[in-house]
Amino acid sequence: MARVLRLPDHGRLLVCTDLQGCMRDYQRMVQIFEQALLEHQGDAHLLFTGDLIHGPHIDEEDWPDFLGEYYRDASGEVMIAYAGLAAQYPGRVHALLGNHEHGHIGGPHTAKFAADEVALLEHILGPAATARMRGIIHTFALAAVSKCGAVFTHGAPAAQCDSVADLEAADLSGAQYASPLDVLDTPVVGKILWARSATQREAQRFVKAMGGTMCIYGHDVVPEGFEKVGDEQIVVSTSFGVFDTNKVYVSLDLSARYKGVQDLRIGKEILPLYPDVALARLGGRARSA
Ligand SMILES: [Mn+2]
Repeated sequence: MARVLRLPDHGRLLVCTDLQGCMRDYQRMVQIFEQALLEHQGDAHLLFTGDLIHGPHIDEEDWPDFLGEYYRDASGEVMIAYAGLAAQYPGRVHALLGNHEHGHIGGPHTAKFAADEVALLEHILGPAATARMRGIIHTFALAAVSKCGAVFTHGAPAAQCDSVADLEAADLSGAQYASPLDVLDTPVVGKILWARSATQREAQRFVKAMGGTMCIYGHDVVPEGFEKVGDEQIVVSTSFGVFDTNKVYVSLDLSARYKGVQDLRIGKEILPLYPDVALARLGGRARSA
């Protein structure tokens, strides 16, 4: 797989963060993408920024309020649906590796909703479907870059690299480590997949190295839907851990040039996943890095 996905300099790009096995939100995003294809003469792209898998296996009566609307994990189905969509629209449907996917191809195993979510999902799927899922995950990139200034990663842009080549050279196999947990401490892969925040200095260095002006990522949950951090960072929550009223996705014009996250406007580039129930005044947060 190519470690860095290079997006074209034309067309519409829709960005969806952490689904964590939520089929309903996946299907809604596909609906938005297919509408964009119609509105832009077929020139639209859909990017998932990782963690498509590993949702809760919790009965409705035990569901905690802070997780948003109830859903049941459908990780296997989401991955198969993603692969089908990517085959249906060649070169237009993309995904980045998240820390949850990485566990299936050599990374440390996550333990958010089970002691070992990698083992649990592979047990549910069985050997054949597990092999297929791993094949799909191997097509995921570590970051995406664009001429419009936006850089995309799963986690915060804290990775210590000075060029796209540093990312291209990253080893995801975990083979050279004594324990997969050692991946967490690596300056590139560990940060891209696991960092929840980046200082302004780190973010500036990273986006410059990637030839961009700002980084768009998920990994962390922002209950308000999104959070701008300084001029270079925006954390977006499209699905997991957020109520339908606050879920947002990002829509970009790939032929534009965005100077920073201040150019991302509510109602233009930052859009509600479910406009019918979205809060009249979409909140969002801002903090300095
Ligand atoms: Mn994550």
